[in-house]
Amino acid sequence: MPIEQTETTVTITSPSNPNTKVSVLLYGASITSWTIDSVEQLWLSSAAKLDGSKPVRGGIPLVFPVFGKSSAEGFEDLPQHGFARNSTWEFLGQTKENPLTVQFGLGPEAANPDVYSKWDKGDNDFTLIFTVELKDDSLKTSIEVSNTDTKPWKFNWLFHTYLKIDDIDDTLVNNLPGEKCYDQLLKETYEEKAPAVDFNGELDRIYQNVDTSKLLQVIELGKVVHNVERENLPDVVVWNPWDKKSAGMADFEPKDGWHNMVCIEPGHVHDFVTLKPGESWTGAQTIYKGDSIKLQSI
Ligand code: TA6
Repeated sequence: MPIEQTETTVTITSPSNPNTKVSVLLYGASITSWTIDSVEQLWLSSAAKLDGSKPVRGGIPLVFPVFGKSSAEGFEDLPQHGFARNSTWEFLGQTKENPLTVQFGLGPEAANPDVYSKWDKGDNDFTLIFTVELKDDSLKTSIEVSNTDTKPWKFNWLFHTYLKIDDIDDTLVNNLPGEKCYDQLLKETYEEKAPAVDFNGELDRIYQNVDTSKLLQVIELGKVVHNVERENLPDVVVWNPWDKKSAGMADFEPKDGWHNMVCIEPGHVHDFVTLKPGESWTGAQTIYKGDSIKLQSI
């Protein structure tokens, strides 16, 4: 069965491999699992709430209309990361057989009212169409944001992807040397000087305006474990909470799970995208296997 739907979840299965699947929770349209031939590619907390009581800890939560918190006018009261991840989306069905592709939609009528009401005056008309495309060795997630209003409004978008790894101590992220980043821990902006990003503690960095020709690779012990390609998503957040931050998150389990995850989060977060009435914006990430290290110069 290429598509199985329950009240809460849609699971799609590759027509060519019954053990290559993606599960999407309608709450947040959050991907909670992506397996390639039975091997899980995403990290999901064992304490992740899947009952709609709070955004999913792990998988691929969707961040809209704000990344983090913002003091910008019309955004100051929005909770962290906005309402896309804590609203129940509608399953719109299959759009393609091969590669198997499905879509989910969200509009103001289904948006979490407690959060949506805090975006500007709580009356922005919008449509989000989230597309999930599954191939045998890749997963593409795309978003189309449309302004269906009679007034302009602005937003951030980010795929908050938790990638599964064996051990953060052995993990590097390449192709970021020379890129400008805002360090959320140091609260300062600097140019990345390291030949590859490594992890020796909590790390929370927003790499800004990274050309989309730059392929982000997660490398473990010299072997590429994940490749992340971006379309129209200029920014990349790299995050690992390490021990103390993980200990402080009730839904982060097991407590040493930070060893086995790294967030590579493509988005447009360095500033807001403004849409005029009738305009649409699209962005996408493709995560795929493939083991050759591609070092791209500055
Ligand atoms: O993407 C990194 C980040 O902004 C971190 O600062 C951390 O807060 C993380 O998101 C998780 O946020 P959440 O609201 O899901 O706990």
